[in-house]
Amino acid sequence: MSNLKEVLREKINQHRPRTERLNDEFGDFVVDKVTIGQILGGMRGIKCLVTDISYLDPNEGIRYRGYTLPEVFEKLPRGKGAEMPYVEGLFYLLLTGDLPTLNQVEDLIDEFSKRRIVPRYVYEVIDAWPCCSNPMSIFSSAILAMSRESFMAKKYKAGINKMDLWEPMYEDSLNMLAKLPEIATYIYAKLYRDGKRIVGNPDLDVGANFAHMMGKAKPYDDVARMHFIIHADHESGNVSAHTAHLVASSLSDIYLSTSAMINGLAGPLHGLANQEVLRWLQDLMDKMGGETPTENEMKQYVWDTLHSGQVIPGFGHAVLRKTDPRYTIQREFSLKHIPEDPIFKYVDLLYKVVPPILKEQGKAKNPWPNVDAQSGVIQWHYGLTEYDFYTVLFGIGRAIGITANLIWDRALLYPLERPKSLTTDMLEKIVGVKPKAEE
Ligand code: HAX
Repeated sequence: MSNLKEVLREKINQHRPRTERLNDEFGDFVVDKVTIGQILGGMRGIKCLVTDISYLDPNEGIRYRGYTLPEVFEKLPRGKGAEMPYVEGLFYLLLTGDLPTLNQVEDLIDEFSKRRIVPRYVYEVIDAWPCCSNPMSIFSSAILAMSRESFMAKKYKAGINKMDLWEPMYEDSLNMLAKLPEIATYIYAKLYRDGKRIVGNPDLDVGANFAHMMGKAKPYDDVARMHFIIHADHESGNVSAHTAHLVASSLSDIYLSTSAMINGLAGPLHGLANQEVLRWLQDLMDKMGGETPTENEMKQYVWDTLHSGQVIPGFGHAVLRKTDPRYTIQREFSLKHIPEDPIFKYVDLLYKVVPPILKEQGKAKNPWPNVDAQSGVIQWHYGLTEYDFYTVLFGIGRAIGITANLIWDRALLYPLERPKSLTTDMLEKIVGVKPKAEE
């Protein structure tokens, strides 16, 4: 049995006094100010959330528990012959802040395996969706349906001390995470394989089992591990993480909160961008009749997209101001494994032409590629050409960070989230102007 819960309990006991002290002694300390631009501009950059799971530096990119992504890939334990580390090891790191030993990861693989059986009614919920439905909607509903399993909801009803709420949240999180690959691959089989499903293998880790259930040979197990690890967390303010945190702040259980985060992830400005990149490139390929575009043709295509009032998918970021290290890791994998892939060549060309164009256009604060510019290409290369499904893969990965965050939210007794809103009249009064019509 995994010792993760006991390690976590110790970490929580050590951490609680830090949060209590900040709150009790420094509760009135001013950390940031808020401008009208931020209020009207999607709260960009306001420092008003706290998480210890990951931190996003605008220039360096994401750090998980203090480790850069290259460090995470180097230091986490991996299986024999595997290029990428175990996904379960990342969950251990995100939850505890400690790099696990191989033994600790193997125990956790066992723990996940024991919890992976999906209740029958979840498959029935999935089956009830019409065939051409959005896979993210189906995924969200399947997760939502499982809230009847929530241990935390049952404990709450029975009257649990709030200091202990993190424990059922932890149990729910492991139960849910273990099932997500099973649920996702069932949805894939329903939508794109006439329902022909490959049953999971309890002896495999999450990455290998996902590859197995998708019917994909090596190195797809490593592709899955890499994909889930790089998508796991991106601090607290992004739409998916923030949605989960907000919903869970009302003490909704992990299933309700994760289903909500999946809905936020499904938007084209967030997780859907990875499939948008593919759709956009396929459109260009169709126009080119299979020929590789010249640099000038590619530039023209980018400008045409911008002139038609659309964004270039896979480029830009609300926080990052350099190339996303998640992009770089996937690019290095692609250069090693799929350098001759025709779509990779398109993506490579985009890396050359898009940033100067976005700079010249002068709108995007970050002209560099983000994670989504590369991820779809790798999936496509390994035969996962149904790009509507790509955001589901993102969702499995993101759930790892979300659960770690929400367990800690309960452990540190973070309260109901409730910011204050103002009216436009009030804002005009604050800055001392009259409504335009009255001027
Ligand atoms: N192409 C064209 N214009 C872009 C752009 C892009 N890739 N990125 C930003 N801009 C534009 C914005 O639309 C905005 O224009 P308006 O002033 O006309 O509204 C302007 O530049 C300023 O935007 P910004 O401050 O640089 O960026 P935001 O924080 O507002 O938005 C986005 C960040 C990621 C949503 C944005 O860069 C974008 O739409 N990118 C394309 C979609 C995409 O790749 N999304 C995935 C991001 C990573 C992620 O979360 N994955 O899940």
